[in-house]
Amino acid sequence: MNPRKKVDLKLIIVGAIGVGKTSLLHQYVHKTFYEEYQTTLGASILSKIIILGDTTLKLQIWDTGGQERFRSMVSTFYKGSDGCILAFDVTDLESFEALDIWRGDVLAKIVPMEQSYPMVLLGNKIDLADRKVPQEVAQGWCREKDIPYFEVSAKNDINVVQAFEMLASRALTRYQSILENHLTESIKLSPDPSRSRCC
Ligand SMILES: Nc1nc2c(ncn2[C@@H]2O[C@H](COP(=O)(O)OP(=O)(O)OP(=O)(O)O)[C@@H](O)[C@H]2O)c(=O)[nH]1
Ligand SMILES: [Mg+2]
Repeated sequence: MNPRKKVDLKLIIVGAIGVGKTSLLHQYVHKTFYEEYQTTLGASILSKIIILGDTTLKLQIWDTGGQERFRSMVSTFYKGSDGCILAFDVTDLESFEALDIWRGDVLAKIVPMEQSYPMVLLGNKIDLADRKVPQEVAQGWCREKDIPYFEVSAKNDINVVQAFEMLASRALTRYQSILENHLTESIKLSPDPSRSRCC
């Protein structure tokens, strides 16, 4: 039997205050939703184990608070992450307009900074009637940046699993390609054992 590979991935979820980051994460990990709003102070972590193909993935997902006063503090958690969920609220135009800043903050902390860093965008609260951000506008923003877009509802559990697992899958692909590059580099650097054999 082929034992499954095990990989740990660190994912982050960022976006403006109150867009539903914690709710999305709780829906994904615990299948629960709370109407009461409890702002996230700084950051908290939830874990989930999933199986993708022949790999068991342990996702460690960092939920960050969207309050301005935590901005610089939470940005220290972006380092070392394997992928990012950007979230906004489709009924809150400001939360959409702030996305460039959130994305820039994250990319600035990725070492090395790279365009292939996996991100997905989630437009949350599609169960509400007073939408302010048309789907095509959000899709256009994503198309420019080559980021997949999901319209979701943490409340009604719409598209939540699909969005998280799309990110997990992209993060795994990136992780594997980094690993392969490291292996290739170390093979190049290590001396050829057949040559070092003494005559
Ligand atoms: N109708 C509706 N309400 C939602 C949805 N997702 C979250 N909410 C509500 O929006 C409020 C804020 O949700 P949170 O998940 O705490 O938002 P957050 O982005 O984590 O907020 P901060 O931690 O302060 O940055 C709560 O009252 C949630 O119940 C959704 O899909 N639909
Ligand atoms: Mg929160």
